[in-house]
This record gives sequence, structure tokens and C-alpha cells, in this order.
Amino acid sequence: MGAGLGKESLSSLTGTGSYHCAMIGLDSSGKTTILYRLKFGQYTNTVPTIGFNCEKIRIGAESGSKSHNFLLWDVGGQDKTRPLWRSYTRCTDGIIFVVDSSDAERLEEAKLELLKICKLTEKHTVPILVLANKQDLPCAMDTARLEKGLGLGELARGVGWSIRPCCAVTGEGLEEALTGLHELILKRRKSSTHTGRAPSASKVKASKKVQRSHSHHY
Ligand SMILES: Nc1nc2c(ncn2[C@@H]2O[C@H](COP(=O)(O)OP(=O)(O)OP(=O)(O)O)[C@@H](O)[C@H]2O)c(=O)[nH]1
Ligand SMILES: [Mg+2]
Repeated sequence: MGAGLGKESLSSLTGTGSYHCAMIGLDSSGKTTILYRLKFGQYTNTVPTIGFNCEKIRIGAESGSKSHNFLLWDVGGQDKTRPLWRSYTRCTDGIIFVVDSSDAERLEEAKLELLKICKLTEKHTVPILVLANKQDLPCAMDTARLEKGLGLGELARGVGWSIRPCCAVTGEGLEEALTGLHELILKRRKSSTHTGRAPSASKVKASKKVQRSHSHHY
């Protein structure tokens, strides 16, 4: 491996021009619905993800502003698939943590899982976007309540995080949220240029146990 390899993120290594982001969160929080909403521009029925889905998506193409490509890895959120999160978040440009805003009962569980991932990725200072999904539901908690419930203010990270409301069914809030994540990624890149700190890509290993549950579109 080249000497510079450990200082590059996956996106620069693969030369795809896409930001690699892992999308995680408890089962049924809406990750796959978000992925296909972004990919196809419409609501798609989903089944629980056993393994992961991966799609290349483009953000900002219709708004006339400069567009950005993301390679999104949507990893299943059931108990038994959560150990996979570790592999997928290790060498990404950004982490998207999806939370079901209507599920107050499992907010503590979501907080603990988010904290675990933050601890694991702490030294890579990967920016985190929390997507407060299902805002269309009447019982949905707002972002201030979720920020507190998830303990976002207590995350001891040298990087940015952001929480944004969205609805995967209508697509509302998704493009803005991804644009916000893009800004966090750029900010981190700038600061790592100054400090010489950057994420390590040298330890990336694809899990052999992973199975794809849906197709991979380009
Ligand atoms: N009302 C509402 N329902 C949603 C929204 N997003 C997703 N859902 C529904 O939530 C359920 C679970 O969505 P999925 O996208 O499969 O959830 P997931 O996070 O991928 O779940 P796992 O694959 O098990 O980790 C589905 O019935 C979706 O239609 C939303 O914004 N609003
Ligand atoms: Mg899924």
C-alpha cells in the first residue's frame, strides 16, 4: 500500500467522484425508503434489509446548483445486522443516522446505538447527519426533542454533526439534508488539510457475511 493511502477517504481512493456514506439506524426507521426515494424520486415499498443496499445518487441536479454524487450504503438495522455497521462506518466520508421521529419508546435504544458508533469512529472524525424521519406522522417528535433525546450535544467529537427533519414518503427535507452533509464533509476535509489528520482507508475490509437484499443501480 502506498504511503499516502492511510490519509485518504474511500471516495478519493476509488476516484468515483462520489462521497461514500453509510446509512444506519434502528430497523424500520426508514433507511431503505430514504435510499429509494433519493434514487428514484418516488415512494417505494420496502422489506426489512438483511445485509445492505447500495445506490449511487445525485443531489442538487435539479436546483441549478452544482450537483454532488453520493454512494449510499444502507445497512440493515435489525439486532442481528447491527454488528455490520462497524465495517461500513469505518472508512466513509459521512455517516447518516436515521431515526423514526414517531418512535419515542425506542429513542433510548437509538441513542445507545448512535453512541456506540460515535465511539468506534471517533478517531476518524467522520461527520454525522441525523435524519429525523417520519415527520409526516402526527406523533413525530421535533428535532429539538430528538437532539436532546439522542444526546447529540454530548457527543465528544471534533467534527460536525447535524440533525434535519425529513419525510421519506414525500421526500421532503432529504435533498437539503444531504446538501448539509456535503458541507460538513468539505469542512472536515479543509480542517484535515490544515491539521494533517484524515481518515484511514487502509483497514477497509468488506464483511464476508454480507448479503445484498436488493439490486445495485448505477
Ligand atoms: N409515515 C412514514 N412512514 C415511513 C417513512 N419512511 C419510512 N416509512 C415506513 O417505515 C417502514 C420501514 O421502512 P424501511 O425503509 O424498510 O426501514 P429500514 O430502516 O430500512 O428498516 P431495516 O431494513 O429493517 O433496517 C415502511 O413501512 C415504510 O413505508 C416516513 O417518512 N413516513
Ligand atoms: Mg432497510
